[in-house]
Amino acid sequence: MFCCYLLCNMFALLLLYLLHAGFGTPITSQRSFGIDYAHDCFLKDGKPFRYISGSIHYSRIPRSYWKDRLLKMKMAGLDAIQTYVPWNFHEFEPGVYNFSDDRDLEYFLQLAEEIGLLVILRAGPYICAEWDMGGLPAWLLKKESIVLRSSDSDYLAAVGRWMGVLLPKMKSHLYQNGGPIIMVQVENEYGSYFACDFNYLRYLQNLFRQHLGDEVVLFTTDGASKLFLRCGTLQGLYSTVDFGPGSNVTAAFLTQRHSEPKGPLVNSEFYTGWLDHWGDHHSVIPSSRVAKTLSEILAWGANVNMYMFIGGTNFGYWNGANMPFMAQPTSYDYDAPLSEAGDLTEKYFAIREVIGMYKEIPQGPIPPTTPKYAYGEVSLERVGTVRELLNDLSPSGPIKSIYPLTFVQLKQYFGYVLYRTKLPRNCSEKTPLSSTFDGIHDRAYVSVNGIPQGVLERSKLLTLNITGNAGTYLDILVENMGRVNYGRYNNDFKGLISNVTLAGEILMDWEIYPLDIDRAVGQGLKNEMSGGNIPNYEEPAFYVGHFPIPSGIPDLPQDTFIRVPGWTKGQVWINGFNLGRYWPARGPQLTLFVPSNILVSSSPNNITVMELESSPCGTQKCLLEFIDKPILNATLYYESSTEKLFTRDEWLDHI
Ligand code: 6DJ
Repeated sequence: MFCCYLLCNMFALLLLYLLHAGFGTPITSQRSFGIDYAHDCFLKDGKPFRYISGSIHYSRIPRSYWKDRLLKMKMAGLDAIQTYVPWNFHEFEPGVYNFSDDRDLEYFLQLAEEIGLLVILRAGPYICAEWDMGGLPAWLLKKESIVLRSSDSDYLAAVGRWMGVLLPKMKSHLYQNGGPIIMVQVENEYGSYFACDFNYLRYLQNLFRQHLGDEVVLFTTDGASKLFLRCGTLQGLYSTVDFGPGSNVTAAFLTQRHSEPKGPLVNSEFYTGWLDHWGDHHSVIPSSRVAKTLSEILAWGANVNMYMFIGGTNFGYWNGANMPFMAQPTSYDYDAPLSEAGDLTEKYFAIREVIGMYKEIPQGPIPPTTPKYAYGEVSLERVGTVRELLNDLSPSGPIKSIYPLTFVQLKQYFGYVLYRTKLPRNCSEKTPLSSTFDGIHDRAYVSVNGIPQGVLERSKLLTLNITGNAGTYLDILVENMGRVNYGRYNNDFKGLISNVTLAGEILMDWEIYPLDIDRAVGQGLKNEMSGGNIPNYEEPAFYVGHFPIPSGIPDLPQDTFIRVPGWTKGQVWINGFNLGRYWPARGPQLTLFVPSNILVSSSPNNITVMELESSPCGTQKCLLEFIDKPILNATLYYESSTEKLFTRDEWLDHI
């Protein structure tokens, strides 16, 4: 294969010579990008071309850091970057689009171009990517029976409208039109989806062609197995494969050859690391393994995209989940060559060295790792429980319904909803409160008249014993922990998605409070602590603190990391920016990345925490700490006698 690449080069030189010598049509300055099937390579401006690329998701990096990360990628020797377009990041409600600030995809493309990086665009509509619902907007689920990623007419209509907005914006950024985009991916690993609907793939192909024209290279990506390629590929879409370090490179590319007997070899996702789940250990892939397989791929003359080159952060509520239900944490560090915070790692240099064996690396300084600052401890004060702040959190009041409604039925797609009803009977003895049909999606914090009763959790804890008097309020605060992003359970409804029973009797007459927490936090929560009562620190509640950026120290504010000592599970905002979820009780992530762009020097910074289970404030210090290093791997337990590593859950079972 290496020979193919060389052969291809020689062929192009010959072609150039012939053209110069007056044979054939004259060379024009027109930009072109295509596939040379005869010589098994790409052709850029008529010359053989092989790309070395890296994945970066603009949706996971603050806009102010795009340039820094792209420059670091360029200086690693990359020719191209690959990015996904998450549909749900841009179309919040049908027909309501956002392409500004951190969502300004065209600005991102422009930066890549200015830095001299080509772009491989993965336009969806589905992207997987450990992103909420694999990038599909939750509002698609308004039609409950919708078959996502198929020829379902409502699904296709929504895809058609979205692509009618996105793709025309992309057209002027195509390489042949003067922009950086050389290739556009259609769908994502469609061959691993149960539907196997070729009419759907054909519909997408036509749609992409209609908006982007006939010239652009459209392609698909699937796992390197014949099984996946069967349903993932379509005549007219160039099929590529994905595989990670340690794979049999020859076998993987032979699998691609099964679909594409001729044309360039492409690994569209070569894994530099791997994803994490709450409660599981932090994935780490040694640099030496990555470097070894990368070198093998490049020796084949193949094209490669490293997934991820920088993972970034699932800010807010953007993380996805896998089945059996396991949500992904806030950090998408991925053990990538650039860390979540954009730091140069030893893996970065190992990869750069391998690339340097195959092509010239740009000369000049690599942008340095951005400095981090330990702002220290910040005291917090409780400002009220969710119950006490309910008017502020849910200003339009409750929706009444005999049976519980899902998030989609409430038109609230993310975050938290409070379900309230009255206990129909006295529960002076412990009485089982149960979710029938595993209907807690995903975690519920239960209290009776403000007295915490415990937690219910999807597929794990479906019954809880409660006590309370007839007629008192039963509050079930339900957290959407992120929608399933991979596989057939993508249509992931949230909230109480089936009835709840008390001693076997279905509970009815609910008052359901959609909670607009982000707005309320952004406007500043008013202190609603009811005087007199002894505060309860086990009930879902908000805590607020302030911290200044020290003066007299140059270059502040700088990035930092929040540690949450003694806190259990919740969500954090700084100056109204939703940083994401923390859950040190499960790990592996113990700190949250705080990019400096959300901090201000002119006034104290507001930090707001929503603690769902138990805060340290009653018994220990009520504080958070800003430190200068991340801790992402805190669930590994090492037993020296057996030299074995355990996850937290395995460890608890083991001891
Ligand atoms: O295309 C997928 C990526 O977006 C491929 N992949 C990555 C990202 O999600 S897990 C990590 C995965 N595919 C699922 C395969 C499961 C074995």
